[in-house]
Amino acid sequence: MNALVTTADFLSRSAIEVEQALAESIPAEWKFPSQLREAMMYSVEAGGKRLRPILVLAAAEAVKGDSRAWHAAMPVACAIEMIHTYSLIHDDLPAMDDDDFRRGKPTNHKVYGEAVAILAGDGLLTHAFYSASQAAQRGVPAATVLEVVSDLARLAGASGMVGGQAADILGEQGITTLAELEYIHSRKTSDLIVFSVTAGARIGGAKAEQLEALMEFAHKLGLAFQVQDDILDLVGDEEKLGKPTQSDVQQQKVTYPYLVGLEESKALVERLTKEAAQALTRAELDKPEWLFAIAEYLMSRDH
Ligand code: GRG
Repeated sequence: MNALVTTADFLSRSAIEVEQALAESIPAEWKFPSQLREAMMYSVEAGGKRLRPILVLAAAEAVKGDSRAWHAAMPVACAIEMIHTYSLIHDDLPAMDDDDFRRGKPTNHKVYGEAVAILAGDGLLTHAFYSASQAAQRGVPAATVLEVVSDLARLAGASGMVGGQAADILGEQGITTLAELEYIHSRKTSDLIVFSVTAGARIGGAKAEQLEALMEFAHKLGLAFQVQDDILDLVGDEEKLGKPTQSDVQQQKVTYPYLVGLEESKALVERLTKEAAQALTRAELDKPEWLFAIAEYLMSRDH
């Protein structure tokens, strides 16, 4: 992609490429119940920003200095979107958030029932590892694929996203400090973003110091993304800031704006994005422009 393309164009074109690859990611000849396939694809094809897969692709290009890195990175880009989608399907279930709509459409369990929705999530979670392994068919060295797959298990699993979700649910109304909230956000949101950036970077051939700087970039970007998400959730509801309603307390919605107020949350998004950009500069990548642009774009997004 060339530098004259705007960030919004870059993101929407990249999302289309990811969606094409996702549509082909489960081999048509694999035999399993058609309703399960339909339920899996229903949520995968329901839209969304495709932020995590785009970060995999942009990080691979940034490190390699060549957009041909996209081809090699695409199976891993699809894998992280499958993990993200499964987490949303399970998060929407009655036992968790009990949501009726996601990405503007009825949630998976509303369409297919709870049992199939659970299995659709399980199917996507498992298939993600198959998809990641397919990077080996595209010239990614087996040792790199192994590192990517073990990062995926760690950062999406009990010591990553699943652990963050568990801490959130088990903490219930007991979450009162910024440190507790930061732990939950780091695991629930940042860890998949850290995976996306480092997986792309590994595929692009990053050196150890570059990986370290990119991990910091991704962690801060993930936190900024989550705080911005919390801010967007509150827009139009200003009287609630800093003063939780009874319903907030019952729903255990403890967020940054809830704990520190809107203005401080906005300042935090700005500070985290600035620090993320400093870490990205430290990585001394060949072609970091899209990673800088994505960070800037996320800070100012309104949806
Ligand atoms: C059920 C194992 C399990 C985990 C659930 C993802 C998650 C953890 C919960 C969803 C609720 C939430 C607020 C998560 C934080 C991460 C986040 C902001 C998700 C939404 O990501 P976007 O904005 O969604 O990238 P789209 O729809 O654009 O893909």
